[in-house]
Amino acid sequence: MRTVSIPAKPFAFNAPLSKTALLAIDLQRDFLLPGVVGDTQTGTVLSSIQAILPACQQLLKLFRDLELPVIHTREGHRPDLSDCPSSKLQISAQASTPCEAIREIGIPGSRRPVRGEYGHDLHLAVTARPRELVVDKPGKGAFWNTNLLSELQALGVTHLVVMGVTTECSVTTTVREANDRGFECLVIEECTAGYNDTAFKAPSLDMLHRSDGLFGYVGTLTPIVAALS
Ligand code: TIU
Repeated sequence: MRTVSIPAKPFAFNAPLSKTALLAIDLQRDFLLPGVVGDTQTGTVLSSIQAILPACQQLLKLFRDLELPVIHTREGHRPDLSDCPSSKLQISAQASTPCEAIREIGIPGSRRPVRGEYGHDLHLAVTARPRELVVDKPGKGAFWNTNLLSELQALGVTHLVVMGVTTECSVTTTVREANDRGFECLVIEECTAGYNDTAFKAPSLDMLHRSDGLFGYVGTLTPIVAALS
């Protein structure tokens, strides 16, 4: 299979297609819809999150048409929070309002993503197809306490095109984790968003590609569509 050269920052992303996968981060109802987890966070602007869905669908179609691996992640916890990272539990102990505390400790009916609940599942517009891998992750990064690394190694994947939410949290954490494990990552700008894009999106993405691609590459949709069509 061919290698494609996709214009990006800071340099072209040269992806050997036989070793390239699409990683879709946490495109769950809990982070996309009004009234669920993300919507309760201070300063949340959901419109920019929801606006990425058509671009994400376009990227999914490109990978599916080429029969390249598509891997989805979902953030969430067991209802008893036994898989919750201690950092999240500590935040809960320090929460300034009961609402924050409830959200963080994940009690029934709370607003933390809990596996098996409606909000935990992927948004229907970008849901997984049969045979596509869905990785459940308890942390922000998709490699911590998951089987993602072994799954990627088994597939022979070395290059990841990354999309999803939120830019400032799980997307960039995952790219940094991936970079330390030897993966080359390209984040597509139109396919990622966060809860305060005015403040966080550009700095978050700029940090990834600064210093000659310290953590990875950042590109836009048109060049990858051109390269993969
Ligand atoms: N998926 C993801 O980013 N999880 C979060 O908790 N994001 C926040 O922005 N808090």
